[in-house]
Amino acid sequence: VESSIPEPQREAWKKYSATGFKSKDDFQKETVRHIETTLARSLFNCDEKAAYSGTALAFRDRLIIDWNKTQQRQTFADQKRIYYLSLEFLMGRALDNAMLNVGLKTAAKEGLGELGFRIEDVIQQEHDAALGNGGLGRLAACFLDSLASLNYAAWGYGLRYRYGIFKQEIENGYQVEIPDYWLDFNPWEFPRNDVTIDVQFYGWVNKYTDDEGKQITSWQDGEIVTAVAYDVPIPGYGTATVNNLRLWSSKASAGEFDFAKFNSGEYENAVADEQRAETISAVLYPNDNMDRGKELRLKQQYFWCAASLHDIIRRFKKSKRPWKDFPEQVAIQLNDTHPTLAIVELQRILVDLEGIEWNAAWEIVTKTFGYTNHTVLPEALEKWSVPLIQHLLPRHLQIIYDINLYFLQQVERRFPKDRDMLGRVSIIEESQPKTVRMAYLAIIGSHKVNGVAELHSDLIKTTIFKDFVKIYGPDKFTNVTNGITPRRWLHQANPRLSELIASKLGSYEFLKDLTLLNKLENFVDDKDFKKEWAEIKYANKVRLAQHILSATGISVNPKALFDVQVKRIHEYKRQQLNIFGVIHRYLAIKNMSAEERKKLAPRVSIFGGKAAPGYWMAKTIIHLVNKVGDVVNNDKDVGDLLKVVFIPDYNVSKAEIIIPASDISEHISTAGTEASGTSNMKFVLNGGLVIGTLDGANIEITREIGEQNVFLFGNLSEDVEDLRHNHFYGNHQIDPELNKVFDEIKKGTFGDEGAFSSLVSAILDHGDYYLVSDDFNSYCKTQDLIDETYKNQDEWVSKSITSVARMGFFTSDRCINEYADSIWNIEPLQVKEEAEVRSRT
Ligand code: CBF
Repeated sequence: VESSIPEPQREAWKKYSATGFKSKDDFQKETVRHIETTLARSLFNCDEKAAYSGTALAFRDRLIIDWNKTQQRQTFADQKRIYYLSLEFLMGRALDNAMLNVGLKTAAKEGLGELGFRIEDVIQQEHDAALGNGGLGRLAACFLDSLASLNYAAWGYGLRYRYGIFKQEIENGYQVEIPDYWLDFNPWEFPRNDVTIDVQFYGWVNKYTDDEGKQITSWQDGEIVTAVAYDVPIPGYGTATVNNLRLWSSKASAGEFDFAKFNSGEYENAVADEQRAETISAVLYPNDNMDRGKELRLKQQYFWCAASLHDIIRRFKKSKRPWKDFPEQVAIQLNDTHPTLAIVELQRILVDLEGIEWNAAWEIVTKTFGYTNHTVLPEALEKWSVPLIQHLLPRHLQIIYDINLYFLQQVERRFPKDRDMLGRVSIIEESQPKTVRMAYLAIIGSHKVNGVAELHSDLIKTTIFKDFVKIYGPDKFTNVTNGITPRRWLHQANPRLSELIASKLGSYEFLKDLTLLNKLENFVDDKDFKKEWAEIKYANKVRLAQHILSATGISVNPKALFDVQVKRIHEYKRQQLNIFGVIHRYLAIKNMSAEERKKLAPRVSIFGGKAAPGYWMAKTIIHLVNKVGDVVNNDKDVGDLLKVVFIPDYNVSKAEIIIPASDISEHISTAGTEASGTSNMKFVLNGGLVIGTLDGANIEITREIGEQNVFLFGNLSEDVEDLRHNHFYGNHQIDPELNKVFDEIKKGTFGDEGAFSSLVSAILDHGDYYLVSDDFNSYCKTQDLIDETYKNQDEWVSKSITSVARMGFFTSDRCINEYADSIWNIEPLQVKEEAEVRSRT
């Protein structure tokens, strides 16, 4: 690797090279310096926001020194890198994570204290980086943490949205969406104005033979938009590795600004193109598990894929290796089908620009990509209209047709008798208009396809992709069960629990090897330990109760059982089942004698989550939860026995408060619909028990922690099809208790019954697709069992400890190692500084 500084001058350079603080004093010095110089504040006008900014800048400097070294080390090592392409990275806050990962939180806490600030208040000043919708985006963030912590040479590539997921407010019980402009002050990104890539759209394809008789295909004219790189350092835990997340921002290309118009006074028109270009990276589409074929979204996808690929190739070319080595140097993982155009773009670059023969190029492509499927829901499987692609990316459409042609020829040769097979597996769906099935393109263009939990990986093989299993054989399809990073979801979110665990296990090593938690089982009968365990849960509940009071004005009793369902609002996740259960409980309490009431454990039912702005049913569920809360919370006859709370604007930093405070959390999707779920893992790791269906990762959690520690209910995924069929063609029986709930809604107990009629009639009149009526009875009975079990606190705490002890499997570190072994074929790059850094943590 060449240096831009000549040898004789390097000594001076080395002498003054930045080192980064390692002590409290140095941290204070750096923070005050930033407050006084970068921010132009002083001790007379330094508020908490300025203290946050100064602290963040000090830590940013600290990270970037290691970032530089990491990038140099990885370049020198010249080994394979993994590139994780994701349209979503739901990072949350960065400061606390940075402090913990570099092992300097204690120094920062003391240092800030001496400067007159509480670290908790400072941390809270940070705006969440909310560049994601839900599980998929948060998984990407956990993966980045693990990749860095395990010392893999890895880059994330995404879009730098100016507006992340909207902020949710609740007005009169309805969700209201407020734009989330989060970039007013973001110390965690480095604009790289020198790293730009021009991305082409529209235009036409010119095929001709050049003077030397060579066939040339050239994509011409159209519009150019420039991608500008913004780099976000990703620190690993207890290691000097700091990886890179590169986010692209769109801006008009240098040639786009129309000076002629500007000079002639047409200011508005002159800037119109500029604004159009900037729109591409302006906003995150707020749909989770829902495909909404909008042109701008397709533009986003291509813009980001093209910029990322050209960047990757530029890096590869520096190694001066031949193209056939590309898959040995580069592994690209597609987080869902959103980046599938990268497959087509690489083939285009290799064939059209590099002049490589089609088959040789295709071999390079398929060896490079891996595709992760995250859903079997039909409404979430991406399809793009052929005319739209034709218009926006004319050359890519031709390549897609060619990929399809060669693929179908191969299929025809292998299955000459199965004529229908061709139509079933064709990338092009013969609909009106024709569409491109992105999942099929992703499978055909990748060497491995994985699901995200065992059941889900089996389901994709037996349902939506079953023909492809016949074509490619089962080995192309694999499972990598999701995981979560214990650094954020235990150590950061629940520091007291982490400390207690460390005191028993003798160190924080479990944060790097989560299977070490199993030693906690030795303490399951230790009275003092159990007492402390319960006290920590209680303290976390007090903290959540304070948040609920300030966010909603509702006062809840921390001694009550906290029952939590926080996740995106979706019919398949069945928040409607939960709220119908709450109404059922309310009616039951109203009918109870004083004696019976005394025996009942008071409960707080806590909901949170955003509905996609255009998803009417989901918004109706939010409305019903709030209206039920209004009635129940003000019913003096019920008092503390039941409270219903909707926490507005659920996001990563709220999850960090909510999850450690739960007694029971709900993961109650219709069996076979939730690919994995990851919050189920977070709740259990924080000592909460779960009520759940046999769906997604719930199944593996149950296997690991034991059936006696999980409250399971409901129908199995293999029964779903028959039940649905029966709703239409058989006798659809509605549970009498559920009918009572509907009667109460219809009576207007919770306000205008018309407002909720769509929810009720989805079950009574439209086939109850999500099987709420089928599972209602077992759901309510299981809730009764929870009440009973909760009464015996000693047993409850034992279950909680045992469950945490058995959660080792669900770390995202395990997950990343599995991807590295079975899909990417890469090894970590060991770091010398690691031992030194670790000793400070
Ligand atoms: O795999 C991560 C998560 O992805 C989703 O959120 C998604 O957007 N498809 C799934 O719904 C989750 O089950 C899954 O855990």
